[in-house]
Amino acid sequence: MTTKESGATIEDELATIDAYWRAANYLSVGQIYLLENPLLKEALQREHIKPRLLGHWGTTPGLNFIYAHMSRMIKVRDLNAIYVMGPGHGGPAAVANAWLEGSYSELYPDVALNEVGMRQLFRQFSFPGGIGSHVTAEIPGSIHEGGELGYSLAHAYGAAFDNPDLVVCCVVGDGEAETGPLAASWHSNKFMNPARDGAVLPILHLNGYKIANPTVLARIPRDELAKLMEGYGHKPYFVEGSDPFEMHRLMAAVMEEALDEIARAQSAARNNGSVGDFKWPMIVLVSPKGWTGPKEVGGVQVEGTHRSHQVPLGRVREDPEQLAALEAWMRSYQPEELFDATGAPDPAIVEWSPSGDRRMSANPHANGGVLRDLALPDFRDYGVDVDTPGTSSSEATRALGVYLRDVMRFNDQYKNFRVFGPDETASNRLADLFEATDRAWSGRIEATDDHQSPDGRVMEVLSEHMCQGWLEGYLLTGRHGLFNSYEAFIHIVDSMFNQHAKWLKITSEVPWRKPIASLNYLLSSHVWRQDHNGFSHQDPGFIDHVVNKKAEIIRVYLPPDTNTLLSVGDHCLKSRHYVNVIVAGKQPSLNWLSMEDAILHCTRGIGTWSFASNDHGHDPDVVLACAGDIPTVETMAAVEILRHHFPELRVRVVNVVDLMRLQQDTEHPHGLPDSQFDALFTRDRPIIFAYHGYPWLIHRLTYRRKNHSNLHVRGYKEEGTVTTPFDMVMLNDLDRYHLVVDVIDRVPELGSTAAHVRQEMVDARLRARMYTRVHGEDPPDVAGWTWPL
Ligand SMILES: Cc1ncc(C[n+]2csc(CCOP(=O)(O)OP(=O)(O)O)c2C)c(N)n1
Ligand SMILES: [Mg+2]
Repeated sequence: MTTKESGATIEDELATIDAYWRAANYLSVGQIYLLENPLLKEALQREHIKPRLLGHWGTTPGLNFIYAHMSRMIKVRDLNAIYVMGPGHGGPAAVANAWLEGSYSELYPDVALNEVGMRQLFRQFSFPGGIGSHVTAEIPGSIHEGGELGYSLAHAYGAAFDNPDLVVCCVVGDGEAETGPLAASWHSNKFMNPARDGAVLPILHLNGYKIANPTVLARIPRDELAKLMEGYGHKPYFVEGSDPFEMHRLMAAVMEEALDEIARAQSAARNNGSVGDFKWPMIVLVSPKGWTGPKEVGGVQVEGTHRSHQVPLGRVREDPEQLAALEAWMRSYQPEELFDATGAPDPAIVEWSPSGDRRMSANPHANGGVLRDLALPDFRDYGVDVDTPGTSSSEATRALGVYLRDVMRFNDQYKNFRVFGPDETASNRLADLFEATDRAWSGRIEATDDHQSPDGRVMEVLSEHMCQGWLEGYLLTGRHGLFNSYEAFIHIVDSMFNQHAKWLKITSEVPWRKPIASLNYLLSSHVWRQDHNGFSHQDPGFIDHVVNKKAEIIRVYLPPDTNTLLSVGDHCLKSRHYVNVIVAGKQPSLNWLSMEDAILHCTRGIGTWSFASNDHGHDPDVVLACAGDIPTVETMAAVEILRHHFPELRVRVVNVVDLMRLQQDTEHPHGLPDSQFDALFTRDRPIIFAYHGYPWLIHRLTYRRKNHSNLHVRGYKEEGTVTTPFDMVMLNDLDRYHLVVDVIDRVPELGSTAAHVRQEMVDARLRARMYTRVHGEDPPDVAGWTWPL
């Protein structure tokens, strides 16, 4: 078999590929075990061994094997490639290859390409004060931590979208393949366009085992696995065996063929606009788990079983036999052939590997890509006129959709912006986007379809996991995007959000990691307006989940109307290295602020609404605070009632757009200093706070504020159903009448003088409920309420 471009045969290269692989394996084992004696210049002794043996060997030799073969292809074909390691617990592999390629030492000079550096490389691994045991963010070349399994393929595709020259080599663990996100992600190929996107080469690492179990895909017949992959639209190639040289030959041939096919399809698509009946190739690498490690330990088979998953020889310090076995294992790689006397990798290995930016550990795509700012239209042009607050209505997300349409248009030439969502872009009223682009779709298109095209830039698939994973991959490689979802179902990606937030935290602390565009969530179809769906679709708890993460990373916005949403949206699209959560309604809702006021309000993030307050020049008797579009309407309606019945009562209205303003400035970069918080909320007056989500979050954010004991929060109390919008707020005591009752009950000055009004409010609730039961809708004075003052 010949490498066409070079004329060299694989036979000429076999020795070097194998040397590279042995070197990577040696360095991986050294990381797991050794404190001293990195080159085994002397016989291995107990003192050379780490006291705690931590890490994962089982997946590592396979990861190294694939890395070596991908490197070969890069070198031969001058490919632009990155490597995604699904089984990210195989951290030793990522570190070993980055060190062999020299990029590790370039970034961490104390881990130099010599014996001292190798000693440090080994010591630091999974060691206090050192580096983690996974493919962490500190390792060059990685865009994927992989500690939590399931996201590799989605990340790989996200990286490949709009990166026509890029090849993403993606290793999928056969255990990882059992996860929901991964199982769905095979379908990503239906969203790839070979003309404008790069390529993903998935390699299913069928080493047969997980931690303690065989894997499902390893125990179904091979032909069934082949059919499964074919059913996913792939052309599978099997590379199976355990003899290293035989496997090198097989793998090299298959890699060449797979990459040939990809290249042919890409050039057909790019030159003739068609790829015919193209099936994206994928490789199934069937090799023993813990390949080249100890065959057995204490008479029990280890190589080729789940027992090799972590540390095959676990008692090396205690057991001289195991110590000898470790030494034999490490020497089996013949380190004296792989490293010179100074500890540097053999020049033949270095010469054979890719260099510069072509090294997968140094490819710029894996370090933030080339991040150019989005070209943004002036969001002020998309707003609504608001002459008098609270008298006209608009659909906030629809206005944002028009703005996003133009964001799409403005950046079309740069191909660096996509909108992601699980089939809800139109439902969330962002459909104006489709004037600028379609939904990405490379499958069959029928006449009844609506805006599907292989060139589309709206990514819709009914898997929030895939949306999230694609967007993460897209952002991590230097592009921009927005994820729109129903508020309740975004919880499906809670854990993926966690991992991304962790990644952002760590990378912000790694000096050489470049910032990336923020991950923007637009949560609409929210808890208060699930008119079609009811309880299953009502859950505002994602915010509670998000605020657990590092304050430096997370931002939460609750714009009360259209103009504030536009201002917040623009801000988020410009931001870097955050997770921004925006919650906004899609239903017609009252407009409160002119564009100018909206910008001021959003820039402050919190503020009094003077037009609704009557405490000017005085301390208020009560503060009515609100966060979220529906709570704002109910608060304002309550203010009207209060001012009508108690004209002497001094009411202050505070609206919160940026939720993190509520925290102290010591806790969150957006937090208000106590003095400012006290000035807004007073130190001693009752605060009735109408909040979009679960009320306890507001307590959690403000528990250390002076006036916390006077804070009474209304929000979602897990009472949901299919009912009218006003009945929904009544069910949760967030309605205007209840807010008035709350004020009466908590402002001592009102006392018994307010008894009549209090009863009126209780009756108004009952009347409103009865009206819904008779008419199936809200009373007109509620449904058609506007701000009258
Ligand atoms: C979502 C998730 N669930 C569970 C784990 C715990 N875990 C770590 S490794 C592993 C087995 C992985 O098996 P496989 O993907 O086959 O990897 P390999 O055999 O290459 O080590 C499991 C279950 C995890 N990391 N992530
Ligand atoms: Mg496995």
